[in-house]
Amino acid sequence: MFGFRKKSPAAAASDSDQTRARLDHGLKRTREGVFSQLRSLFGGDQQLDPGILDDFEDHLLTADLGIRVTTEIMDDIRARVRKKAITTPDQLMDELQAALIRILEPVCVPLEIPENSRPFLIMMIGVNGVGKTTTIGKLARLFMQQGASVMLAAGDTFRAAAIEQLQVWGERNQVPVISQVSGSDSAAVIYDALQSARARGTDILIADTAGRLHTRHNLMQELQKVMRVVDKFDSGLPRETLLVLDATTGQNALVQAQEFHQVVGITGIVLTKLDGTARGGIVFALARELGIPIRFIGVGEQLDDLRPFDAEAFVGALLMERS
Ligand SMILES: Nc1nc2c(ncn2[C@@H]2O[C@H](COP(=O)(O)OP(=O)(O)OP(=O)(O)O)[C@@H](O)[C@H]2O)c(=O)[nH]1
Ligand SMILES: [Mg+2]
Repeated sequence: MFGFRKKSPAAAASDSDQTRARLDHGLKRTREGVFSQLRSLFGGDQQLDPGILDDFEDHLLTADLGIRVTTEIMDDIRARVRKKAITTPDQLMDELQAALIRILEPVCVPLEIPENSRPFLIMMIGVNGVGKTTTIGKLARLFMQQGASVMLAAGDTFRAAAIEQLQVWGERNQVPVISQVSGSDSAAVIYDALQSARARGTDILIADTAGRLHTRHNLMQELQKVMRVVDKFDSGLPRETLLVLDATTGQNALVQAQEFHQVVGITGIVLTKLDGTARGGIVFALARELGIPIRFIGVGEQLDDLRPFDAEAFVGALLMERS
């Protein structure tokens, strides 16, 4: 595991307060979209009749939890209501909270970067505009705060602006960016960057790639080629293939993840734009359908708007009561 710089207990506590506040703020739309209406379904009524449970189920479905997750949660809740193990709305909400956390826990696996890997390669992949390049900037910041040295590879050679955009993130973080002219071979840029990172003893190399639709066969093949070239550099190279998904796309994120996973094998997911969507329930569908670790979530456009994924904090921010 990468060596973290130790923080004083006070600094660590204020960090976690800040994280909670940002998460609460970021998930505002998802919370207010559907989750906050769950409790109001009961009105002043304390009875959990079947009609109310049906409405409850409909709400979970509209939050993009998906059929499978919703059915699983509701089967369990209905059984408990029948057995009188749940008799009040408060107990129902507690049960929902526990069920949601249970779904996320298996995918709540932090990205651990082994020491002495030099470089550890992080490949950023995903469809156009999901937030790959922005997330690279945020990740570089996070790793540097933890005391790692970072280098970036401008593997999106498709358009000139992409290289410049990455260079800006490089300057902000004061980390080197390896690039070639626009239009060069993406695999060659990443190979070059790997050589350079190894020569300099850099801890982490983060490679950008061009956005590509999961339905475009030739572009997906290009990604396979990049992976082969990485293997050629060092087949045992420790690496993470991070798929970036835009939470605002709802259920389509699930399809993207399945396709990318089939073609290149993803090892982790970053879910971005959770601050701009009411469809954050997609996290649960992703967890259940794919079981791939969700490493980070993006809750804004700024450098520090990236958080390691934390199941309890996430569910807490979705269900917290608004005054
Ligand atoms: N609100 C919000 N916006 C985000 C987040 N992450 C990225 N964005 C915005 O999404 C837009 C696209 O981000 P990019 O990083 O350029 O996306 P990309 O995947 O690299 O795009 P291509 O290279 O064109 O495929 C930018 O306007 C970012 O500021 C996030 O967590 N929240
Ligand atoms: Mg980009």
